[in-house]
Amino acid sequence: MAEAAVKESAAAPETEQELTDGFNLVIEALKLNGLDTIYGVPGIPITDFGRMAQAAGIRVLSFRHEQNAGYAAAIAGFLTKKPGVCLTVSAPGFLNGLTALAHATTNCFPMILISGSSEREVVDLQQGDYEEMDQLAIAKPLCKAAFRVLHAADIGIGLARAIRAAVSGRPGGVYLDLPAKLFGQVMDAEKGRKSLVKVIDAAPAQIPAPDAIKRALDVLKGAKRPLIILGKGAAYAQADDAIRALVEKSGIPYVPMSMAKGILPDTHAQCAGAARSTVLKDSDVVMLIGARLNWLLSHGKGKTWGDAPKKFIQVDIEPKEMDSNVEIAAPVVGDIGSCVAALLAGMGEKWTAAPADWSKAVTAKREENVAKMAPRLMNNNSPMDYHGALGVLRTIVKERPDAIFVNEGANTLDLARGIVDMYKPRKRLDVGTWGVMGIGMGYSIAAAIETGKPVLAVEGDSAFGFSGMAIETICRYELPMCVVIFNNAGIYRGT
Ligand code: ADP
Ligand code: TZD
Ligand code: MG
Repeated sequence: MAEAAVKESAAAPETEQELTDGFNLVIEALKLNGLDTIYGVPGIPITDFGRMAQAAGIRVLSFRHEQNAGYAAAIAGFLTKKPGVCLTVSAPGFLNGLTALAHATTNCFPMILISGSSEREVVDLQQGDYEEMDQLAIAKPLCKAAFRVLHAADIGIGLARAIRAAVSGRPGGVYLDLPAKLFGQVMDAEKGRKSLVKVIDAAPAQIPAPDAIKRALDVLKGAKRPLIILGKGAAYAQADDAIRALVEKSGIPYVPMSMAKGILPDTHAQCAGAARSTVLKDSDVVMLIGARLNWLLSHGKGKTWGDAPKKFIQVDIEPKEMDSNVEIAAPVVGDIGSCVAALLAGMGEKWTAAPADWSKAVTAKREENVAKMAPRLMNNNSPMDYHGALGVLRTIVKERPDAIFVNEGANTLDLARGIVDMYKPRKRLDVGTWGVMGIGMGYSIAAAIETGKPVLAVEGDSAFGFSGMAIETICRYELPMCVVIFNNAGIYRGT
């Protein structure tokens, strides 16, 4: 009798002990940090994880191919400033997601690629597991940071590190490797809960130095023909009102890079998009805000920029970006919200607007170019040509400025970028820094999911072919989307 009682009391705490496991800890860690959407393709070893995440209230969107899920996650990061999450199986699924992870890193979008993987013991001895691959090693050079979690008790820290790496400083892609065995690992529930980390201030403000602000404003004051270039970093920063105030107070003409279109409406009196080649050539001081002097800006030199000496001011969160292509006379390192606010404050009450003759010359050039284009956009040619078709789409976008415009192709991309005006920030999503084909449907899905707004995707026929099967995913989730394909039976062809 006494013996039985002893046994019972010893057994009691064990049966009453509440347990948790890797599955639940990953789900709770995501939810705790507001990561409420997963884009992915299920399979071993993450099938149950997806199901359980869905049951726990996370939106899990299931695709036909990981690449599209990856692009969806990448653009979700751009749109929300939270890392977009892509979930894949091991080896082939992981590799299919990797292009998007590298793309996110190249474009400075925060994203986390979570892939299930085989057990370390088997991978490291190369014993031929199902979908065996040393994924962490392969991901590392292609993203901003890569982590693996081996113990359930480290899941909270692992996810916290992934989130911070993705969104702080220059945003980028992070790989998180979760071996199959981790999901089933069991631990005390209370200890598990305590091990989770709610990331506080994941992307801390980076305040520019007062000296840097003064130097930049001094360079700007000396300008006769100043120009502002807004890049997609400025769109990402979501400092729309401050950027508009800076542009308007300075009176300086600005050119938006393609995904920065709409931070101010393209119809703004200071928008020099339609006089791009003239202002790049003739300007004497150029202030870059969240735009790199990479190939998209001809590296800041050569014919595009003309012979006249030029001074560059660059506002960017990444100090190493400065002097990457040409000398930067006034580097302003910090987050765009803080930098633009500091520039505005430094300008004070009595800032003299940009020289009137320069502004007038830019406006005249812009109006000339717009007038030249207008009749082409109204043509009714048969077969339909780019200009006639884009003229129609341009009107549709004007009538529906809240809709998101996704764009890829070669001519379809270049012409739409110039012709279709955007009116609101972060409404134009396109091929980005690499000019990659295949973003179209993944971007569209995430845009609809993250914003709830309708999406218009304008696609070259070749571009559409890269992700066309994701149409099934779009229909399955009944997303508010319209795809227009410019079908000229190939790449860079005519009408
Ligand atoms: P685009 O292609 O539109 O010219 P890029 O992708 O070349 O734009 O440049 C974006 C830049 O914006 C990157 O150099 C990146 O470091 C910077 N950036 C991104 N987010 C921020 C931010 N919040 N504050 C400051 N700079 C940022
Ligand atoms: N593969 C990937 C992933 N990205 C690429 N950019 C290319 C290949 C090469 N490429 C371009 O740069 S544009 C393009 C390809 C294949 C397709 C252009 O044809 P399109 O558009 O039909 O989409 P247009 O209007 O006919 O030019
Ligand atoms: Mg084509």
